[in-house]
Amino acid sequence: TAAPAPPRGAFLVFEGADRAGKSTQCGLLVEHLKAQGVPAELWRFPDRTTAIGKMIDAYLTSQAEIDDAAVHLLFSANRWEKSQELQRKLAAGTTLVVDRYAYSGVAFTAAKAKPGLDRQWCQAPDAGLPAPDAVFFLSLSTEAAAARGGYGEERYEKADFQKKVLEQFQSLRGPAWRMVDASQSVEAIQQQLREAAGAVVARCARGAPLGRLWE
Ligand code: 2DT
Ligand code: MG
Repeated sequence: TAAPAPPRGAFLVFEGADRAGKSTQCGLLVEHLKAQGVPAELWRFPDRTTAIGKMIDAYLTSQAEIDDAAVHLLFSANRWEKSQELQRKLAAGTTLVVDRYAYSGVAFTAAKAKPGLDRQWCQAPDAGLPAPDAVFFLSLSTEAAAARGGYGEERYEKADFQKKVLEQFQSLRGPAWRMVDASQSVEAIQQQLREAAGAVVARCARGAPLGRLWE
């Protein structure tokens, strides 16, 4: 007889404005989980390594100009092209800690406030993707983010645009969201994340079903 399926992994997404500390916290959480014996991987969107991801990278670094609607669909396609592998990993018992997902997709395009690119339009292409078991939102004011040494050189890394993105994120909050005060120390934030993530990993291991966006 076949071996029983392993307990499934948890799908943990990190969102928040630039400079809030997402990448640092994601990296620390993955190391912690692995040290606890929980199989875990760090993923990020956009995944700039694929053919679609390379187009996105050229756009973000201003080497290419792409129509706003078209690039929005590329970001979504970049999630769809990884979605089968994502589900296979979860089913095989690997917890995925994912730096940005469809919420960034909607928030960044909707923040452009272009006619025709409203929230509903922005959400449509991601409908049906695997939904995260938890979304950890690292909350930091634009002033505090700017005080951390300023933004980088990429497209979108401007204080006035980041403010609009934050407003869009607020309207995307749902039941799976956990708000985390990102103005605390790295260690204090990580401690809260470990506790919250541990509970979600346990819930998923007990068989909580994976949902779909935007159900
Ligand atoms: P990083 O700095 O995290 O590499 O993100 N973005 C991201 C979008 O506009 N749409 C999306 O769907 C995603 C996932 C946020 C690069 C920038 O890309 C933006 C910042
Ligand atoms: Mg960035």
